[in-house]
Amino acid sequence: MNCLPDLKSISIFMLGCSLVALTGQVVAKQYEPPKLDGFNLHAESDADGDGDGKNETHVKQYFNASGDSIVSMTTKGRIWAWSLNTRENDSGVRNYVIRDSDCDDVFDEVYGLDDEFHIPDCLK
Ligand SMILES: [Ca+2]
Ligand SMILES: [Ca+2]
Repeated sequence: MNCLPDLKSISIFMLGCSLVALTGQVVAKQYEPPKLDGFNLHAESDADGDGDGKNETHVKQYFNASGDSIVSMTTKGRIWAWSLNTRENDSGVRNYVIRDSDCDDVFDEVYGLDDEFHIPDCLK
């Protein structure tokens, strides 16, 4: 089992995050949705993505044979977030949430799996 993180990937990932933090501006970014190759739909549910008590977000969870999971979040027919949770791996590049903050189909924000994130304003 490989427990060492991929240092090259991490440094690129961290650089992207620190750029946003340093400039305080929204730097045009694009994150690719995780690939569903080898994943199967496991469960579907509706969730409250903005804390108003109404479950407006359709959540689909996929698993692969290794136990890795991918989750998509859809509202009004538009996927606004993906998450990837890679089993037994703490690397930020393999465990993340990406969000399309402005409904242009470009996933422009990235979060950690434990970070708080909400449905974008454009889908409220
Ligand atoms: Ca809601
Ligand atoms: Ca976007």
